[in-house]
Amino acid sequence: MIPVSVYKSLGLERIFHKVAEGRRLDLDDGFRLFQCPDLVALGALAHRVRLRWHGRTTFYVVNQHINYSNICVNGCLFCAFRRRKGEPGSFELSVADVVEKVRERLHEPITEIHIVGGCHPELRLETFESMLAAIRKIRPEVHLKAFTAVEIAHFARLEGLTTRDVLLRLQAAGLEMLPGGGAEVFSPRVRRLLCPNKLDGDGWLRIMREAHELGIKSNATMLFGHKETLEERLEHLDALRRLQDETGGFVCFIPLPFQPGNTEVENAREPTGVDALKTIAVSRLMLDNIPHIKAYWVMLGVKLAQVALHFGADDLDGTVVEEKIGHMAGAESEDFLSRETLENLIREAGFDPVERNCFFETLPASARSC
Ligand code: V47
Repeated sequence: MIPVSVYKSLGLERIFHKVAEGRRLDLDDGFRLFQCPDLVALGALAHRVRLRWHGRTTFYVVNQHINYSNICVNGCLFCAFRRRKGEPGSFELSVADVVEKVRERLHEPITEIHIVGGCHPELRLETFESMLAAIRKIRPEVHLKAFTAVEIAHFARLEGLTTRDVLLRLQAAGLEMLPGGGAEVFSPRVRRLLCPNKLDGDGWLRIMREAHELGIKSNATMLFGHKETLEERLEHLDALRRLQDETGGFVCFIPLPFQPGNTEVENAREPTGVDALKTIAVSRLMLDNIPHIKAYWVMLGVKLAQVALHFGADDLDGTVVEEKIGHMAGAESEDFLSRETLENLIREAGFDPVERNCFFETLPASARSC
């Protein structure tokens, strides 16, 4: 453990004591942590909190990603996945195609199916209800985590329904959880620059509140390393923390390092390893009420994700297999990781691998051997 004298020499003694006593950090504390020149000292503080929450357990999930379409009306500049309808590279899966993707992997012990797409101009809510119900029928034991808050708002607009009614209908069809995407950074300034047509931050938070009130848990993300300031990152974290105080519905926070390839963000560069590790550590320290921090290996790269387990992260996400959003933006990570690889990465980093489902419920070893 790094002695308090080190934090004293860094001007972080007060923050050190707050963390040791489990007291909430304010935005100024967060800023000072970001400015800390001693990466290892910052990581050790976050690691202390991570050990308090989870000990040496590090989670992973055996999951399947399905993107039903990349056709999107929003045109976000940071997104290399999106296409206009009819544009080369655009795709749209039917319900039967999605079911086929699920069927192809029925022999694998998948516990979570993660389904997202663009904001498609025509696909109706009925299609998504049929999609969930059809998957439920052939894979009743699997948990369905689908549709970002941005997609929920889009479905509501197309149908002339409230977002609450959309959530209720999807929940009745089998939706159990919302993924954390679409949050980007809530700053209106950044959203005007990068995604002016997308649901705004308040809308994203409102839909998450509604979901949580209906018993639908969710994750939350932050896309970082593009045009946002450190203050804007911290305000994003604070907004999530305040909503979590109200609802308790966020299960996991996922800091997503921006992948600049094939995007339209000017002068874009991928955040450095130091920035990514600092962001993960500060997230762990600021989000004192969200239990899990994910080191998403797809965007971080497997090597940095492994190191991130010492900087506050307690989850590596999962096997994934068919990821498009990060890889179309130049992510150089593998297409998929086997359970064995995930477990070895976790063990090598000095932690105990534990398989979870999307709610972070631990799976008994017997369920893991199939
Ligand atoms: O919302 C888009 C981001 C998100 C880029 O909930 C980009 O368990 C980096 O939310 N560089 C989708 N990121 C991914 C996502 C996610 C992934 C894994 C697990 C979970 C979960 C959620 O990807 C989007 C957007 O913020 N994104 N473009 C890019 N160029």
